[in-house]
Amino acid sequence: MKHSKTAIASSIILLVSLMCGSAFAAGIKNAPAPFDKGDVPIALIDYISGGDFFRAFESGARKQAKALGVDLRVFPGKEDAALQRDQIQQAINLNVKAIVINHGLPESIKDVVKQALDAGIKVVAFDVNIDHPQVPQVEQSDKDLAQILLDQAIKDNGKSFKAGYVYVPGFAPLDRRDAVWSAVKKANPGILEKARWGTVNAPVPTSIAAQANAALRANPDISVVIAPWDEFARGTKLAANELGVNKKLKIYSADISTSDISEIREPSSPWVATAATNPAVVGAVSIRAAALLVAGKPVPHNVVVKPVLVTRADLEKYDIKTVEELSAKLPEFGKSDAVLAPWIPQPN
Ligand code: SR1
Repeated sequence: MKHSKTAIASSIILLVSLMCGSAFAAGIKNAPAPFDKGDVPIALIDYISGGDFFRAFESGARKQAKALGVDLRVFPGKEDAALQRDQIQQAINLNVKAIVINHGLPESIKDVVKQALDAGIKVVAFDVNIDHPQVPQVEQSDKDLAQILLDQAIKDNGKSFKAGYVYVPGFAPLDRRDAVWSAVKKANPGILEKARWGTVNAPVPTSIAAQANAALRANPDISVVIAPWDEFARGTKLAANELGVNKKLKIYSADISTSDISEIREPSSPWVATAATNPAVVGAVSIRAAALLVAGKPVPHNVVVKPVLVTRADLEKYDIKTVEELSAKLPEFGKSDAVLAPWIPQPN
């Protein structure tokens, strides 16, 4: 097959621009250096990339980066601790100005984060405890998230029920939510955790469905499942539908996306409530925190985005079908005033 010189040249240009991210971004008038000149290289290093939450987080991060004239280099995660370490080292070698770390296992990356800090690179961590005074921690107030969710479960089911619980230890948000679940069980001896399952193996919903199927079969008296990640809820719902127990089960989760809304609103869906932030907003907040650090401005050590409770009843009452409609109905879900500055443009 013959290729014209122009076609080959355009492919090379495309490849180089993909490798370089959003090349040649303009500077922002009256912004502090280096944002006045534009093209500020920042790396976003994921641990998990699959699932609606992480896709929306990345999309929000990209939009905020573009608005800031940031050349954002995204390193997708594959739930591989060694790969994430390697990617942090690659970002250091690329001389980025800041690194945003999205999830991960602290023990496998703390030393390379220290190398980045020693090289003068700013670091922001979302949902991974780096435990370093120079690294701001972004989170969704997981304590509040779990509390409002469990309050709703108790409101719907009373203080005595048999529960299934979905959990994988070692992930900061899940560990923080788990501390609230333990406290709620302790305060309510009538709430019995009959079975526990969980995995982060991709695709998570399919892996969870297999586990949930076995757990629900073995414990037919489970009437409530606490599944505090939307991927956990999707998998548990799959299993409930397969077993035909969807009408007698209620699933309470975390996170929300447009496709979650349609799953929650399906006729006879067992998924009845979720506590969530808008993940695109959390992505944007993480980039803003990194930009402020690069500009030499102060950033609080704990940057918190507040969650809201979303029930099937409310989605139906207000006929909400998308995350955009939810943002319009609940302004506190659609935006966050964390780490703002007059010179930071907010994406639409
Ligand atoms: C494996 S941790 C999954 C959670 O990370 C984010 O905090 C989302 O809220 C999701 O529930």
